[in-house]
Amino acid sequence: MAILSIPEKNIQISNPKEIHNFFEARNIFFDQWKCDVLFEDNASQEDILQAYANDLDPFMKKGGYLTADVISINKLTENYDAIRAKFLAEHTHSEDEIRFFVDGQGLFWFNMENEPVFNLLCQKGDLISVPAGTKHWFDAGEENPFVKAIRIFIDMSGWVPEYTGSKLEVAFSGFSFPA
Ligand code: KMT
Ligand code: NI
Repeated sequence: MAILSIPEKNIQISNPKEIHNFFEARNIFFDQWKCDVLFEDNASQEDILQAYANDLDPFMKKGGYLTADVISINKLTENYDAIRAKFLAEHTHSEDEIRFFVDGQGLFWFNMENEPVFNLLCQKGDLISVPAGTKHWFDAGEENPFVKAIRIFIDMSGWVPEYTGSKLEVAFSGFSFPA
């Protein structure tokens, strides 16, 4: 279940409908899908994609998305620090960034520029679609990272991060995951 936080305003919202509306007003799509399949750390991409094909296929057709894969970060992940650093610096992409969390959790941070920075704790069942060009960063935490998320693309080349170099993420590095 997702939690929206606006640290500078001391606001936290966990009602899914309110979160949906907050994001909709900012052109970011947020939804929750039924998500009750459990996977081992070493589950294959195919198994995970197959388990959610009934939801994924119509979503992808409708949006014109052509490929999907799985990002899996857990205690078996080597080079986690390097992977973390790649997501942790504020960036944009030239296509939408769509993630469906099948397990684990992470914080998606957003910098919409004309308002305080906010973040969404994404967990099992949460789907987020961040429009191309939106300034954002992502953190699965410094220790014990655990993320299993389906990534949906038009073309994987559109996902390459373009870093803004703002270092804004540093200002929020002391934020702890909401419980
Ligand atoms: C990105 O580009 O910010 C990401 O892919 C975030 C990590 S996916 C859960
Ligand atoms: Ni990104």
